[in-house]
Amino acid sequence: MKKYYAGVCLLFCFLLFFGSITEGKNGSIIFSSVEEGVDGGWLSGWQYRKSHEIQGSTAGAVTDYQVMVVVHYGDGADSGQDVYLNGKCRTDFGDIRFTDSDGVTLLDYWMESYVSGDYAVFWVEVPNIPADPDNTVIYIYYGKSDATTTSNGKNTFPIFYNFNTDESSEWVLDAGQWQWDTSNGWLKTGGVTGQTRARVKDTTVSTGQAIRIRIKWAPDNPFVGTCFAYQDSANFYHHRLSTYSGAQHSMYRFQLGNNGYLFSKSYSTSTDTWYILETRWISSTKVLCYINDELAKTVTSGLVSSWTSGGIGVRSYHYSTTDYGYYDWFLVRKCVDPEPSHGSWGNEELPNQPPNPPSLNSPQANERFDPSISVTFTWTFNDPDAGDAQSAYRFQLDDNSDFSSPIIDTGKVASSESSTTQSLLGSVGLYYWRVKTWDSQNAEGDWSEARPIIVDRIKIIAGGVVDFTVDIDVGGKIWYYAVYEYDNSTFDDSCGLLYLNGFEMIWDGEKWVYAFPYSTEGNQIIFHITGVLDNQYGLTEINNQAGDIIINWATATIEIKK
Ligand SMILES: [Ca+2]
Ligand SMILES: [Ca+2]
Ligand SMILES: [Ca+2]
Ligand SMILES: [Ca+2]
Repeated sequence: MKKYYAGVCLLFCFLLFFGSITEGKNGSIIFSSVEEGVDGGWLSGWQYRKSHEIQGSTAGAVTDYQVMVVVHYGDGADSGQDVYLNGKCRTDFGDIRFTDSDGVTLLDYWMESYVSGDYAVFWVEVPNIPADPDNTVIYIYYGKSDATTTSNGKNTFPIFYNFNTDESSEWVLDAGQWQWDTSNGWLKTGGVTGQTRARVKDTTVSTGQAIRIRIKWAPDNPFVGTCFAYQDSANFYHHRLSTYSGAQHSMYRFQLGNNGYLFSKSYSTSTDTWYILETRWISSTKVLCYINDELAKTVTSGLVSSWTSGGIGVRSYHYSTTDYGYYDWFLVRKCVDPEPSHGSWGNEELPNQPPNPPSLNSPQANERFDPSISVTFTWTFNDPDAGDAQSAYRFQLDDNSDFSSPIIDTGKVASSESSTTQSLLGSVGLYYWRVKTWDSQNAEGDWSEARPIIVDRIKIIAGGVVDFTVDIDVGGKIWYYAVYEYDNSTFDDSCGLLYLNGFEMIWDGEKWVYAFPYSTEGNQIIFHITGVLDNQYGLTEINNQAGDIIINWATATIEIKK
């Protein structure tokens, strides 16, 4: 009854946790385990990763925000946007991946540039960055020799063109001439004097975004840059570079009747050299102008306060029909001020290893127990990962050493306990038990060894009276013979004691005996095995096949015949 109750309780608990059971062989109940998180929060196939905190901006929470990460092939101290992979990634950075804080959700990214075996510049689209002082965590994965890059600018940015394909239908040419040079992956402008201006068709960009372009010019000194906050052909901003003496870097405002420089400064530029020009349109009163990721100018005056959104594109200005501007790529990304910042980098992590088979502690191999009693089975969780812990276990008991038809199968039990208490079977015999465990990442280990356990009891196989001729003053002798039922080995005084009617019996070298005293005529005493002391296994249950012995006292009557 007790066993039944325990079973029902277990069943109920499992239904709560896992919701399904199936009927196993031999009528045993097998609890089905649930597969979950098979990779344990690790990107399958990758050897290494590091975590990285992205600190929120005081400007507020942002979503789908592009963050620059500079990945170095060699050694160094991780800091800010720079991470060093100690030669453990591909030299072409094709195995770099980024994931969300769960370690498995891949994030869109674009590899802006790389120098083989040296470094690569990545933009990672982070889904959610909370406001300061909170942060979010991303992972960078590396170390997969057969991986190729999944860099994708279209997926990473709201607007992205690398000019590797002819997407001119998505643009509109306002003035001048252009050439979609897909063989070189360039948009080429010019070939006529004056301005060439082209915009992304039917597209407006608002403040809070940045326009980033990679440009060069040749052979002389046209102005080459962006066109943004475009209201109409006479009202827009133009952020540009040139080799034009004294005004290599400038921002120009076109406004009907009120055109002119918002700033103009010297910058050492060269023809036929690539530059990255970034225009951070923070607000209608603030524009940050960068060259090669260095802040060159913060523009706060001369801006038109009503311009908070507008068309975007490219603009170049040419003094010669042989001067051209070149755009390698053109993108728009989100941009708040201040930007979310780079927090700490975690140490290099290795993928989680599943637990080793647990080592079994108690009971010891071939320990014997009374039938139907509760036994606590204990083990030690072992895991190759330092500090890892057990999250679940499964225990089986079977009379088959191959566990082909378990009698007890707990199924997967969510527990950090390294023990389980189970009721043994009612029948004498040899059984086996084993345990497997899951670690904190839910990785499943292999089964432990199969350890034998014996259900046994003391079997009284014969009994009787030693002497049928009894002196009146001496009494008589009762004898019994006992074995361990499991293997029929003799239970003698080296094993313990037998008790008859509460009294110790004595081992005479062949059997257990008890000398009973004389009693008065007409008495009857029933002799009964009342207990056992098993020093070897601690068994207490007796299977008395010999039965009780009843002694009757009577007087021998002597008649003298004449
Ligand atoms: Ca995306
Ligand atoms: Ca290109
Ligand atoms: Ca582990
Ligand atoms: Ca079985």
